[in-house]
Amino acid sequence: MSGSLSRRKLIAAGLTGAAGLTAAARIAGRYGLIPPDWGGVWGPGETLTYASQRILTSGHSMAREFTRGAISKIAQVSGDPPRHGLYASLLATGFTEWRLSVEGLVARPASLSLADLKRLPPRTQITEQTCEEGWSFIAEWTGVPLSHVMNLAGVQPQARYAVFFPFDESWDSLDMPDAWHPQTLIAYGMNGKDLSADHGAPARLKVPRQLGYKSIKFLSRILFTDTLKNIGSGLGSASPDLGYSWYAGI
Ligand SMILES: Nc1nc2c(c(=O)[nH]1)N[C@H]1C(S)=C(S)[C@@H](COP(=O)(O)O)O[C@H]1N2
Ligand SMILES: [Mo]
Repeated sequence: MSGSLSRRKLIAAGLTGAAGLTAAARIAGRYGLIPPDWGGVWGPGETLTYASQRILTSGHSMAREFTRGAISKIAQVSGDPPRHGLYASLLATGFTEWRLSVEGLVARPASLSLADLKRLPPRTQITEQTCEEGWSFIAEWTGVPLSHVMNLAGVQPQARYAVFFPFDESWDSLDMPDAWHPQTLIAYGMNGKDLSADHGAPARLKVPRQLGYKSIKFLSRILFTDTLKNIGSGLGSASPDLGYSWYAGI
């Protein structure tokens, strides 16, 4: 079937209400467009949003980038850094002992220091971070595109998701198009300085095409996997448990 025919069919199905949703989900399933939380609170509606976004924004559509003058004076914080345990001691020693573990479906598992990350080709981008709670700010983020780390580790073709684990309870995952996306960064700098603990030091994910909660702070481990079923409650993220959808495209 031609791409444009399936595309039109899916969009038409989406416009024809409840019966259409079932058809959309069936077509979406055939083309690998089912998000991992399809059985969760969002059900077929969530599937439709994800599938429409994936089809309409296929190719590398970019989040808007701004000029320096647009950088916000105030950058809100959501999610405080852990005050105790391993994170607190890593913070106290300037993250010299911190390592980012890259594991799972990779040819070359890696354990990267902050210096290792900074040696990879950096990218700086001025983008907006939008929280589901209704605020947003624009900041300049510097880091290494996740794609460089994926090439370094040799992500295997069976990998379907990148899963991000921080030092707190939150966790999330991206599919491969968003993981390879040129604006998806492992950011270690913000507005020209090292990332502060509040904003996710020593390194955080930045996914400017999705809501803020996908941009996991205080990173500890990235796992490449072909299934999310055995992680947490199997919905691809801690967010669906809290009522937020796995896919949060904006
Ligand atoms: N590890 C971790 N990452 C996290 C969170 C968190 O609580 N823990 N909060 C998320 C939410 S809801 C948002 S909006 C952004 C906020 O990033 P900021 O504090 O730098 O503004 O981080 C996201 N990443
Ligand atoms: Mo958020």
